Amino acid sequence: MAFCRRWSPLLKNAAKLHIMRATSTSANPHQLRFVKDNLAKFPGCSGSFTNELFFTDSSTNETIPIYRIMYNTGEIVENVEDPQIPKEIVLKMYKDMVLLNIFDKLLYESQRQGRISFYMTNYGEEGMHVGSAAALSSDDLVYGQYRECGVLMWRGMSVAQLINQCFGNHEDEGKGKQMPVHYGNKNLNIATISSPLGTQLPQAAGSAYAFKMMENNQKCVICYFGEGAASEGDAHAAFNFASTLDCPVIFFCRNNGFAISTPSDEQYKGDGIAGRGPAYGINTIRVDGTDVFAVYNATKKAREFAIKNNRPVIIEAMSYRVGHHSTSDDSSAYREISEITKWTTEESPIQKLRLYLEAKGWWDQNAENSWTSETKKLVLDTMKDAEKKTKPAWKEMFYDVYYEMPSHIQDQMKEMEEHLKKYGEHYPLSSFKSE
Ligand SMILES: Cc1ncc(C[n+]2csc(CCOP(=O)(O)OP(=O)(O)O)c2C)c(N)n1
Repeated sequence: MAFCRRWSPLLKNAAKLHIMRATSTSANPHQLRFVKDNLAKFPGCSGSFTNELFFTDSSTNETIPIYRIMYNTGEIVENVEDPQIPKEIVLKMYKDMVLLNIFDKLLYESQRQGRISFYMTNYGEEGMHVGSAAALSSDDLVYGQYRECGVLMWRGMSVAQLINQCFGNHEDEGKGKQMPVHYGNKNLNIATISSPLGTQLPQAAGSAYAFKMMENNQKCVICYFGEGAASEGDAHAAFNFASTLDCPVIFFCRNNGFAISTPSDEQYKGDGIAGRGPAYGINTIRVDGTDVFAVYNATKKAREFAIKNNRPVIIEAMSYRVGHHSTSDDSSAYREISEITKWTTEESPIQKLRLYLEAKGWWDQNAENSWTSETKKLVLDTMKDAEKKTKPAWKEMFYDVYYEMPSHIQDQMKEMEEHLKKYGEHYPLSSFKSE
């Protein structure tokens, strides 16, 4: 009834309008209301009408092309300008990619030796980490999934900080609360990695929304995720939030072909992750993730666009997951090991950049030898130091979970304290930092 009371004057006016129009033309009273217009103006869609009955065929649409500017010979594609990135930056790109590769080998082995509990390698994805990170500003906020160690290295996380996290010693920023490779660094604007897939995507949209609300905002958010994580509902919600709420965020999909043992063709249909962008009203590019310069150019443009227009962008970077999913996986159970060779030789992002550098006369075998032995030594020495360091004080496990410790956690901490007073001799307390 309330509805009727509130709306009845409007309805009366609408009726009046109808009568006015209907009486204003003598030839055809409906002429003004019925126009042979081909343009639809529904609130939910303003397209054109058709009288052909057909379903849009998902398989005949053209796929979004893959942007690249470098051949696997290290040469820049004809008629494309050399990226003109200063020598010291390109050298840092290459050195970080090699460092990441060596870091992965040694950390992976350390898990096999029982020195750390878990590890995930980044083989084959070095180009997209370094290419994208180099195109950002250090103020931009990074949300990662877990396989983006090269981004953190570029940002300035030291080998010691990364290794202390993997060893969970008292110098780990997270105080041993997380599994290895769940890095985070507040000072470097890197949100801590969390294991449940996809959670970082809506969080990134939210952070970008907060940036947009800041006066004269000059920063954006970048959110990395795998094509497998893009199957989570969170990814779809994040794309829609970011698009409808105009958030300056770069959604960077690392499409390495696998979600553990599920190949990408079992993970989605249609034109991959990039194909979803236009459907959400998001500007999108697909890029060759093994071409560090293509990734750099795409991310740089995406950043400028996102900040200038307060809009999201999707980058789908194509690559191949060369390593096993993690130390808990054996990928020979679900793929031919022979298919990997191509990605470690002619399609290796490191190899391509090395060829580019050598052609410029900026790198040679001597430089390669000294950089690889220097980094090997750094990683091995740092691991030795890290395992000598005590674990965090046991009380740390109760802190920093909630901003203020709730009473039930306080009770648990007290209980633990009393328990250790009685039975402490049965625990290896000396390997934990004293309070
Ligand atoms: C919500 C959730 N479901 C499942 C898992 C188990 N899981 C961890 S990694 C992973 C595969 C993710 O693949 P992708 O996003 O493509 O990233 P990639 O590992 O290939 O880099 C799965 C299924 C999880 N961590 N969280």
